Amino acid sequence: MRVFSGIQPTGAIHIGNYLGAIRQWIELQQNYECIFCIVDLHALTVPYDPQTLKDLILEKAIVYLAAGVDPEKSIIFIQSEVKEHTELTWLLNTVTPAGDLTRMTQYKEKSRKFKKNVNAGLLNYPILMAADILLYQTDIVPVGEDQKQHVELTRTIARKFNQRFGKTFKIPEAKLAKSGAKIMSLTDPTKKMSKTDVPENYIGLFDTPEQIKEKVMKAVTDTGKIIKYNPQKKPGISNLLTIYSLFSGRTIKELEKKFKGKGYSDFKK
Ligand code: AQP
Repeated sequence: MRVFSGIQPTGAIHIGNYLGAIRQWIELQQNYECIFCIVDLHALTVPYDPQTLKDLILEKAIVYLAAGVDPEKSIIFIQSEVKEHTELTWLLNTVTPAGDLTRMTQYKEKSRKFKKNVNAGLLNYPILMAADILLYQTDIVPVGEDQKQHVELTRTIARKFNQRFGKTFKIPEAKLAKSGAKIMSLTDPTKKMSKTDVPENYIGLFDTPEQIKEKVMKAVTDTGKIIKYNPQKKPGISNLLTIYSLFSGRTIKELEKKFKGKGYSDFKK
């Protein structure tokens, strides 16, 4: 079975990327043939500086290695260095219904966020992602929840192509982490943690311990003061509980018990 996944070299990589995607990669590489890409062409769909982008690509490679992606077991590469990604994108463009693209949540959110740069690349982003995945006859795509919709579209595109031209592509499946598939923003826990947002919203993998402490202490919490996991009613503390649980290896139930009778500030400390 083959695994394919990637990360865009936009902005600073954060614990959402780590918990939602990279942590799964490290496990999967033990038993599967894994291909991990730095998807630099995807990063061109939002405003960027060409020189800084080069550094950010290198930084992502450092993260892959530091987090435990083993180059003896897994393939690591830069998307733009394999021209077939863009070639296949064009072919897949011709079988993708345009209406499906405008329905994508990421397209809607990013076009709201970058009003002055609503480019066609932002709309066609999922087709490039479909090409990335289908090119390698991928079985499994470990991603965070925000990318699930794009993997669903990849499946639709592959089926359409296969129906029209005969069985060509494998139909891949998204794999989401049981916990941590959607780490929320520290400043607005109703939105996902995001690289292209203000630094206060995320914990970067390159943040210093002091910066992390400051961000956690300032993280938005909810009304009331009980440490209880309830993402609908208490999204702020639930997000912090998820993060703490995943990094400490303790269950949320254990943490709730530990902080019974204590307030948010004790918990954050
Ligand atoms: N908040 C998150 N929680 C869990 N997983 C997440 N991922 C992203 N954010 C979270 C997953 O990380 C992988 C790489 O993401 P990407 O580079 O494709 O970028 P993205 O999905 O658009 O999200 P980012 O990193 O926060 O960037 P922007 O600012 O562009 O939204 C993916 O598997 C993703 O699901």
